[in-house]
Amino acid sequence: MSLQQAVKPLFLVVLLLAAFYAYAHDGKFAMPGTAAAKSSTISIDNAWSRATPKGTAVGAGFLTISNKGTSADKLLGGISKIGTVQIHEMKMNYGVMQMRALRSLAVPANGTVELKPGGNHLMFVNLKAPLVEGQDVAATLKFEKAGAIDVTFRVQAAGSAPAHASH
Ligand SMILES: [Cu+2]
Repeated sequence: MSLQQAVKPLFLVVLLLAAFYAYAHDGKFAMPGTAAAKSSTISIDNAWSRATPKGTAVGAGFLTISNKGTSADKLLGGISKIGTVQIHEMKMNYGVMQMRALRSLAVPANGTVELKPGGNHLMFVNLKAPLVEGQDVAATLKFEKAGAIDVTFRVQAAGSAPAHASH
């Protein structure tokens, strides 16, 4: 048996393992939720958004992130077909409420983080079309440890409060 003949099957095994690993990794998060989504540690509930007026290029996203894991995680951002997803915080600056983009948002171990109107929220920027009441907006959020989680945001009427209180 030449060296080449011996190496070939080994190479194939490595390829197969790599393919399986990639599949197992993606497959874990392949199921999109409606308004709730989860990984083994992170679950997302009450994902909703608000209708935007025509000509507005930004919309907001609200949701509750729960971490049932024993180690802290971080929301790093997200992607969506409708536009870029940013994490924003609200901050008082000389008496004026301002929004600022965050690089990440900590989700403590065994903790819950609420993104809601008036507080931290997600921002869809560079919207290609206005958000319409009743529409479902699909996005994939990226967590440092839990990886990618698919979330669907229900678009509610402009100016609306959460559909249901989370507690
Ligand atoms: Cu914002």
